[in-house]
Amino acid sequence: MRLGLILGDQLTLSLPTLMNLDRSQDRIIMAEVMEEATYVPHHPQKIALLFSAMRHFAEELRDAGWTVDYHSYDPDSDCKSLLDIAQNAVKADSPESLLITHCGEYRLQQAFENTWPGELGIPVEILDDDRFFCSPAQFRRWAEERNSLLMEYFYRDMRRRSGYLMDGDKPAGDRWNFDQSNRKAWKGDPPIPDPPTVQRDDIDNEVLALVEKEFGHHTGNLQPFLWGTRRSQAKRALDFFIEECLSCFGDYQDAMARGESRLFHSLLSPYLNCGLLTAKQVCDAAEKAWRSGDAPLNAVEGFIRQILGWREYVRGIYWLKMPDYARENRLGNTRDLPRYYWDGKTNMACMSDCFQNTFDHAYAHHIQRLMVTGNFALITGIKPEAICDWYLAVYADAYDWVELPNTLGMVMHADGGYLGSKPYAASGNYIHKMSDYCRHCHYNVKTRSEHDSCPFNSLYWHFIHRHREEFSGNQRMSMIYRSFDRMKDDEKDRTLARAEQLLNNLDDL
Ligand code: FAD
Ligand code: DLZ
Ligand code: SF4
Repeated sequence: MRLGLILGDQLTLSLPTLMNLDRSQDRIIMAEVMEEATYVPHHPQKIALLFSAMRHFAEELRDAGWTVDYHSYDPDSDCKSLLDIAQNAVKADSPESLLITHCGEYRLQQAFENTWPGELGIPVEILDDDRFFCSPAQFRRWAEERNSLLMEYFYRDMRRRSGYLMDGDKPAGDRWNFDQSNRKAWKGDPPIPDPPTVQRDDIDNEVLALVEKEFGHHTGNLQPFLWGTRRSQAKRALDFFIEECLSCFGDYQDAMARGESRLFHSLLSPYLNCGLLTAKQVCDAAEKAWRSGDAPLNAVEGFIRQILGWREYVRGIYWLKMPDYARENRLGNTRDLPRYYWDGKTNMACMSDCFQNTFDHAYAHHIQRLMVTGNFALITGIKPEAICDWYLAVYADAYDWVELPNTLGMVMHADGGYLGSKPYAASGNYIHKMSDYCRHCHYNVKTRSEHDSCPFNSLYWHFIHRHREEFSGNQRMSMIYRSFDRMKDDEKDRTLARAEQLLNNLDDL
């Protein structure tokens, strides 16, 4: 008899662990444990989504004839970690070996490989996770063959390899990338479609009560809990996105609007990352919508690029660069995370709205994460580990393999620039162009050195000024340095003084 351990983000029926075991004699273990639920203070909705989806998955497996030993969360249990659970199972069942599909976190993967075989006294067999288009080994080979690891080149290779949006050996529409057409602001029209209501069942209700009691003190509101927790509900979310939102996805991909957290985004990342949907299933559905004339190419290309390109790319970077990657801090940042990242209370309207979405829904879309809360952390010089822990805690889709490269690499530029050849730093003008936030703000986006000037404006120039050594040799930054140098000396001084004053009182903005 063999044992299979299935983790909270491995809820896929074709998981290699299941494909390599025999349901007539082998056993599956799954567990909700304190160590995983508390290594950062996960948003209550993230824990509820995962625990309920795990319980539904265990039922699905039992219905399919598997024997599943499921350990529900119990704060008084002696089993605090996945290793405790596995040790108990080995004692009880004396299996020949333990099978696990390669996990999404360096910390756990190291433990499976190095600690567990000795602690358990049986072989631990690790299987490649075939739910991704590109394995870590394939990515390593791709990276070894070139000097520049630009995502765009990786993406083109993935298009060729997968055949998505290809006309023979050419990209559909004769272009690889339609980003130029994807930068519209949203002014209230077209209307944002209402998502389908999700029916709750006894499992959901039990988990929601448990999470309220045990994790209600973590930052984030448990209600309104709108996530699906069953495969059929995740599939319905996919169908809704393809039918109602995909056509507008490209045009408004970068837009932001006060009180509108989803716009035309898919909100599929939590399902993709825990295994209720597969990347192939989602890309197939998007391509089909284009081929049947139901969605335009700029939207479908933009969407598929996020999954086939960015999602696969960040995973490749993670496994290529860990463990040193997590300690990178090339800009030498030292500042703590300001208080409002945890309590949401700030006069900056853009930040306040992004925090509200995040706390209410365990979600914010990419531009809110990148250009508002991320941009602010970059230009104020927050310590990478502090901002990484925040992103890992507050989003329902957050797992180390995808959160870390996005935060440390794309947002904080702490890795020297794998994920962007120049930092995604911006003044308030960018936020003003892409949203209606500034119209409702205490601060004035049009000025930079007055007492009520938008903080992003002076902080942006302070960032540019203090990192001249790191960036002035970067071709893509030369225009910015020329603009800074053209600024009159007294305006420059006033702007930098305003930034200093803000940096000394960051918690008060
Ligand atoms: P859509 O806009 O509808 O995009 C479709 C899909 O593309 C997403 O579901 C996601 O699977 C994929 N995708 C898009 N952008 C990225 C990206 N940059 N990296 C990886 N996949 C991408 N995404 C996570 O899944 N987990 C995280 O922990 C996470 N942390 C992030 C932290 C920061 C600081 C930033 C800037 C981005 C982060 N992202 C993360 C990427 C991205 O913001 C989310 O994937 C996206 O907002 C999820 O919402 P959606 O499903 O509506 O995405
Ligand atoms: C994120 C998370 C949480 C909150 N809880 C559990 C859990 O109780 N049991 C489990 O198996 N996994 C959980 N996870 C996911 C893991 O912490 C981890 O991030 C992934 O399994 C890494 O691939
Ligand atoms: Fe944000 Fe500045 Fe606009 Fe206020 S004025 S919403 S702080 S960008």
